Amino acid sequence: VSLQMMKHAWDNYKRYAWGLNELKPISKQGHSSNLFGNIQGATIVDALDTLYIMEMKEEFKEATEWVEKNLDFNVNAEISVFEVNIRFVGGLLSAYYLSGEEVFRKKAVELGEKLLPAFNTPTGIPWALLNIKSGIGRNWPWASGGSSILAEFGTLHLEFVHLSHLSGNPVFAEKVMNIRKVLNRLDKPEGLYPNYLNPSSGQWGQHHVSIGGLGDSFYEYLLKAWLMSDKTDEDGKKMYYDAVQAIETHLIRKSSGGLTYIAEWKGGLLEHKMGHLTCFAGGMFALGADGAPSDKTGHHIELGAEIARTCHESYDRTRMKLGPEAFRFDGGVEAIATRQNEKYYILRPEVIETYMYMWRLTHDPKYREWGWEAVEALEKHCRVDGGYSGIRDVYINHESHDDVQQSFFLSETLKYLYLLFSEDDLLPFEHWVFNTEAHPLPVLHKDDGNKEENQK
Ligand code: DMJ
Repeated sequence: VSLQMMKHAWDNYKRYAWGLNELKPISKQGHSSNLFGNIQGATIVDALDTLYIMEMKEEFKEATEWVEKNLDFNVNAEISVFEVNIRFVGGLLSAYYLSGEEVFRKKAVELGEKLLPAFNTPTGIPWALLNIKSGIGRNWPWASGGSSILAEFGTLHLEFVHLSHLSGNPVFAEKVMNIRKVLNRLDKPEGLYPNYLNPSSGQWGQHHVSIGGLGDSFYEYLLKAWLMSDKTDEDGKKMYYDAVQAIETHLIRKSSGGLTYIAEWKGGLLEHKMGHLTCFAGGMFALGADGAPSDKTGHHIELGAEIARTCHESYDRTRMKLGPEAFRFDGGVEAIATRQNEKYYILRPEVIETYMYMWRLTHDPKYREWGWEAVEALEKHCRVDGGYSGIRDVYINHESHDDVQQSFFLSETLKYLYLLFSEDDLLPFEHWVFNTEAHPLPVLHKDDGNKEENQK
């Protein structure tokens, strides 16, 4: 079924928005996001590996040809370093590792080089935004005290390690190792990592901590850096398990109705709200269970299962059986959005991502059942003639479509659904880690270096 869904999403993108970043499935035209400046083709690059994995050979071929002929980084564009890294660099790297086509390696390294000026700050903590022509960077105007964002500068590690591996140029890995060093030198309030860090002073901004937006994939990349290093990156491992410990003590709570959730921390006070984005953490806890101290393995799996259950409730308690952007545990409600501007669903993957990890790691059939409920809801409410659209309010009967087919729907939501209903030997976890946009990157096995040395 996810293959049919992918076909519908892809065919319509191709028909109405080919070469542009995303599709507007209601108005049947292109959607340009300012996250990518005027780099074009986000949906194509984000979807390459999904097409490959689903064996959509014709489509993969036409996408490859578009990349060869049209993907161009010599543009005057201010881009989000994080978004371009996870979607474009990540997408190209996966396409390269899966298909072996040299063009993807070349383009990934070329784009990586364009991103390097972002690190020209007094601390080496990169800017959020970069003009890839002039090399001038800056931060989001809304970010506390001119800070860079934890989830943005903390979500470059996997891709940059691979860029060094594939180019033979150590500079990429050096840049991300320096981020680690800066973080390790800093005092952390209660062992927690604030979402804001000033790249000039090297000081934290507001003491806001979140495992959802602004923080999320920083934690994910600590764990995955260790896994991707064939479990040799002890520093990443320690940072991950220490952070989880602090998160459990200060952010994880149980509602009176028995639902475990992850709150947001603001200078010591808790906001009892959990974002859809935070739901990825169920899968992360379960994936990390294996490396936890031996008496904690079962506990981390259990924590993953509890988060999966809470996020499933957030879906189940809506009219459309699709989860809201954020749900709350206060004022007598549990796992329900209370504010109008938190009731939307934009085709996000995190809940299905967690089902996929929980399924692979436990084989409890309920995760496939929950995944199936999501498929039915997507087909009923998000599928339109011109593709798939987000929904403005998941608590009412009538769909108000937002008219955007997000590129992560093709790279993540549909890929995770496909994997949820596939055998475990498709992209096995021993050999692959998924970047935060669901692009698989191979584990760099300890003896890989030697093998290459021997071949030389
Ligand atoms: C994706 O771009 C990535 O999963 C990112 O980590 C968070 N936001 C979107 C999907 O919701």
